[in-house]
Amino acid sequence: MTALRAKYPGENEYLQAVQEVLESVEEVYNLHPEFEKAKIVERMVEPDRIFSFRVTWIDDSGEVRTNTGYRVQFNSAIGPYKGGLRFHKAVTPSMLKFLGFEQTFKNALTTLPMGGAKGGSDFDPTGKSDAEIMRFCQAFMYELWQCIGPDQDIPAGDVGVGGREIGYMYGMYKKLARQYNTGVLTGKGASWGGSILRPEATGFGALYFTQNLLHKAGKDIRGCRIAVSGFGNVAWGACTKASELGASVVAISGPDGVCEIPGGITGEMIDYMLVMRASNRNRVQDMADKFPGAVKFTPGRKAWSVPVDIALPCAFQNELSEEDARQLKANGCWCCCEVSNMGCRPEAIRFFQDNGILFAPGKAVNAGGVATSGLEMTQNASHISWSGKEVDEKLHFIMDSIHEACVKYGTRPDGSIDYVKGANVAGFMKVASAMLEQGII
Ligand code: 2IT
Repeated sequence: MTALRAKYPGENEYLQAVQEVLESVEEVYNLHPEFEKAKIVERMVEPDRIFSFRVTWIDDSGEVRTNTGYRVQFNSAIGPYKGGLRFHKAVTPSMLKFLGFEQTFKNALTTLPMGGAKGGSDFDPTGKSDAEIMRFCQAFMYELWQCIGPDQDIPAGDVGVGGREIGYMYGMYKKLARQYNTGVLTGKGASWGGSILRPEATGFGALYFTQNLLHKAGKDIRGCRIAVSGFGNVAWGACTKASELGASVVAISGPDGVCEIPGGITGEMIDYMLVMRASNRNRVQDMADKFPGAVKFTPGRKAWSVPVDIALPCAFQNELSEEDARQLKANGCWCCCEVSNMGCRPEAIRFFQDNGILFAPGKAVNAGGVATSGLEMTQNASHISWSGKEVDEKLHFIMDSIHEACVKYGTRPDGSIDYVKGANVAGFMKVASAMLEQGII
């Protein structure tokens, strides 16, 4: 870590993600001198390669705009590079390196053969028209297409990139590459190669994992009050499945504040989340404006200020601080399943763990998203389409396997489970062994 901090000063998200994994795996790493001899850790923390490119496009007023695009191909030990694209104004190489590093271990947990990657741009979709989104996606793909391929690197969505953006990028990819293999991107529309249930998969998988965790702890999700941050694709899937399982989502939040929903989120409200996301307004207050009476908006507050049993961060990294963790506990919260990538600050995780609050990390909880992308690749490669029931069964099985792996590697001597250690060690052992078996490259 000392060497890495000196080499990449200021790459805080990346250093935070690496530190968490190295702390978790130290004990098991030291039991394997062959890993040390092959310098597995030194090789694993460094991306295989990073593409960086200029993206120039024209906005609706005719003004020329320039952004920076990236693709970080992190690790291909267990399969072709796989991971999402993030369009957000705060995107930096550090952010995409952290995400690509996490993706490598997450993908290892899915049981499917996928390596880790991440990409995106500092393009800010807030306030952009549909035509501007399309022109940006096309300009982005103008550079990216040479870096990707169905057996090489398969991007998908992430923050700011959903089905609409994947559509615009896929259209442009075909035009440039003259390759018509649907497997080059995942998260496609269901009528042109997309998997049924991929939009829901991250949120559904997160709730399947949460159910397993609660079951193991002798608890039941029915009747639980849940706070969710965000109102994007992941939050939408999580709200849908949580409600279906008999829990009550009583808070959702956005960058502008929190919406409290004392009676629990309804199907109509969940549908409206999609409208809010598609509008590019990035305002959760719109929910309160649409459902006055049932929803109360408070500006400047987070979802973690609302009394709940379970907290589900579904928005962005480091969105839950130690102070938030303390407030959640003071209000009676006893479980936090991280759905966003690295959603909780390290001090918040420590607070949860020291205070007996059940906690599981994003790379285990949210892996259902990329796992279903893996299932989309399988369907594309065999030119078939599975039913929703088939995909859901496979997703459920994968989430059960990930939970089992966490239990296997994370059970403490007192029988409780350290899900952070479990997920990190399980992912690490798989990637490290694959690297070792493939020689010094
Ligand atoms: O963080 C993630 O796992 C994703 N954004 C999904 C990646 C994918 O390839 O489906």
